[in-house]
Order: sequence, then C-alpha cells, then structure tokens
Amino acid sequence: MATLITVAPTGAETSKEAVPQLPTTLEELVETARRCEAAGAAMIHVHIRDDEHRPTLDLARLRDTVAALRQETTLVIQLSTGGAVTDSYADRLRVLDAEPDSASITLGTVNFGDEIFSNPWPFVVELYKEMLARRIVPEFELFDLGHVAALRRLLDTYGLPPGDRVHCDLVMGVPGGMPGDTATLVAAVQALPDAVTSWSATGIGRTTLPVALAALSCGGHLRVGMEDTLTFAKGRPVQHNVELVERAAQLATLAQRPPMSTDEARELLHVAQ
Ligand code: KMH
Ligand code: ZN
Repeated sequence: MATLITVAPTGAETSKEAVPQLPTTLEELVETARRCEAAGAAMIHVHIRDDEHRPTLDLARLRDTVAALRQETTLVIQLSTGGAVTDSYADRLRVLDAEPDSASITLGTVNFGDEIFSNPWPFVVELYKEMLARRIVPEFELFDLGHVAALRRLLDTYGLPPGDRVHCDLVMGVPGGMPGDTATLVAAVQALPDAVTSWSATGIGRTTLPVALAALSCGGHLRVGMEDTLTFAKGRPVQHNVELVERAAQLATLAQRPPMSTDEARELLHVAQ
C-alpha cells in the first residue's frame, strides 16, 4: 500500500513575524504546493492569511486560493474548517462555500495550549450534514481518544460519506489533546470504527518523528508541515515545507510504502478525478 502524504504548510497559530519562512501569501502557498507535490505530497490542508499575514476565513480569498491551487497543481485541496480558535462557527461553516475537494472536521472540543478549540456536538453535526449535502469529502480530525467515540456516534447517526470512504487524521501531541507516542497511536487506531477506510497521523512539535514512524508501521498515512512542526531537528528550524515532505517521502519509501500519486489519493478518498 502506498502512502498518502498530506502537507499542512501554514496553520493558524504561527506568526509570519516569528517565522518569516511560513507561507502566508497566495504566491508563497502556490510555490509551496508545487514543490511539495513534486516531492511526494498528494493532498494539501490549507489555512489562509490576510494581507497582514493574520489568519482569515474570508470567502473570496478562500475561493481564489482553491482556484490557484487547482490551476497550478493536481493536489487534493482540503480547506480547514477549524480555522483559528477565535473564528466563529458561522465563518467556519462558510468555508464550504469555497467548494474544496475536501474539508477538515474536528470531532470535539479540546484544550489547545492555553486556549480552547471549540467544537460542540451541534456544530459538528451541522458541518457534517453540509459536507454530505455538498459532496465535500470530510477528513475527520481526532485530537483525543474521546473524538474516536464521537466519530462513531456521528457515522452511526448520520451515515457514511460518499463512496463509504471514511478518512481520519490523528492529530497528536497538542497540549490538551492525546499525547504523540506509539502506545497512544496504537490505542486510537484499535478504537477506530470499522467504517474507517484510511487514516493518517501527525505529531505536533517534537512528536512529529515518533508519530510518523509509528503511523507507517501501523499501516497509516502521513500528514506533515509547518502547521504542526517548525523544527526539523534539534536546533535546526524548518526552512521550507518541502523539507518535511521530502523526509516523509523518504521514510515512507524506506517502509516499502512509497508516496501515492494525486490520482491514487483521489481514488482512496473518493474525490472526483
Ligand atoms: N487551528 C486549530 C485551532 C483544522 O484545521 O481543522 C484547528 C485546526 C484544525 O488546525
Ligand atoms: Zn489545520
């Protein structure tokens, strides 16, 4: 089985001022997407910024971003509906109007460092129903073991996504969520509902490598990028997202599970070709 590599290049938490190499403009994002696709990424998880490099969910900007990424790459385009912790539910729902291939959906509220990433059940349900209605492929973001139970409840109550494909991403190592270690990854994977057809994992900060290695050995896929990790190795900051994608591709190849193409990713996730 080949490995789906998702790149999450920007996120909503890091400032451009602190990390100038973070891709925050459309030009930087497109350049990053192209290089990461060439290095083995097949999906991109997108957060955008405004002219002052602050996180935004501005719909026109999101639409322009989707159009530019479609024009310049063949990557599966996933927009974040998580946004920043300060974003309103209405703004997060409106992200779907930008008509991405896929969108993230987080299964529950979680402490997020000193803040709260708020995902109350009625919001999760509304977001999921909208995705189903628009045939936007969900990626279920699981930050904690309780989110696995919430995923089961959501699927049991509201049914499966198009093509009966259920793709999850274990987001590990967030202060307040599940830890990024092998034992927790194994526990989470064992608890996943039978309906899950594929899963990836990402480890925040220093948990990046342990989580990637554990995911590969357990049959999972990989998400990497500067949204999750700003340090390539001790004392060595990431200079460009492509470094993280190249390393993920090397690890996947070593594991005899080389990166999958964007066509294979579309097939896996049931995204229209
Ligand atoms: N920025 C976090 C508050 C997602 O993209 O769906 C939420 C997040 C999850 O990054
Ligand atoms: Zn995100």
